[in-house]
Amino acid sequence: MIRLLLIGPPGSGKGTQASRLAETFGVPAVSTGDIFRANVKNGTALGLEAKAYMDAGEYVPDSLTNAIVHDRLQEVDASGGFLLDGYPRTEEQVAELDRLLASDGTRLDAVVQLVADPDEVVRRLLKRAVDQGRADDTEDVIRHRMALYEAQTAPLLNIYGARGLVTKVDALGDVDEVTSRILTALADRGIREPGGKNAQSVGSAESVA
Ligand code: B4P
Repeated sequence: MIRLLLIGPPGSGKGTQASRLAETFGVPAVSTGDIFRANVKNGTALGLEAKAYMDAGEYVPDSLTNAIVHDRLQEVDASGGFLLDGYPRTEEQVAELDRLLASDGTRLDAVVQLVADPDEVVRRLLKRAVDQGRADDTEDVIRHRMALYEAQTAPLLNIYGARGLVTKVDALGDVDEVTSRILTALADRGIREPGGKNAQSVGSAESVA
């Protein structure tokens, strides 16, 4: 079983790759963005509170975000592993995830950093705006989300980098190509697809530089 994080700027393909990797490794993909959007759609109290932040491209407050991740990771399907997409995004969220993992006696296997050119991600998100009509996919809000990523989330890569967990992957190119780069990068750290060629269990990756 595997515990992975996907970190990258808006539009780098986190959600797209998360569902593929989760299927490959047989773990749930947990996307805080998807959880918030489902709550907005269902008109829950959480959704009402999160909506204003999301529409403005701001981060939802740590207290709310940490609480939903805490609850989600207690669900039975996440007991053997998970792939977190879009969490953590702040230092306080890193601290909360550290507490959760420590209380379960588990640890992360790897952090996949998706690297993408800003103009390309803006182009992708503007296309998604046309396809899906997401309220936070206007050019001004996208630029704001990217600036917030640089200010608050990119520094988390230094924290995980110091722990020897970060694997950088070029997120440009077609979706299959990016998936295959991620799988190769993980395999290089000894993290292989279950049942795949040279499959082996994970657990020792944290010490691999
Ligand atoms: P998210 O849902 O995480 O939104 P995102 O950063 O845009 O990523 P997403 O997964 O949707 O897009 P992806 O890169 O896969 O967050 C939305 C909001 O929720 C945040 O702004 C914030 O308000 C709130 N939030 C979420 N988590 C939070 C947290 N931890 N703390 C606080 N607030 C939080 O893909 C983008 C597009 O690119 C897609 O249309 C896809 O089809 C396309 N694409 C992907 N790969 C491609 C490729 N290789 N080539 C071409 N197109 C590609």
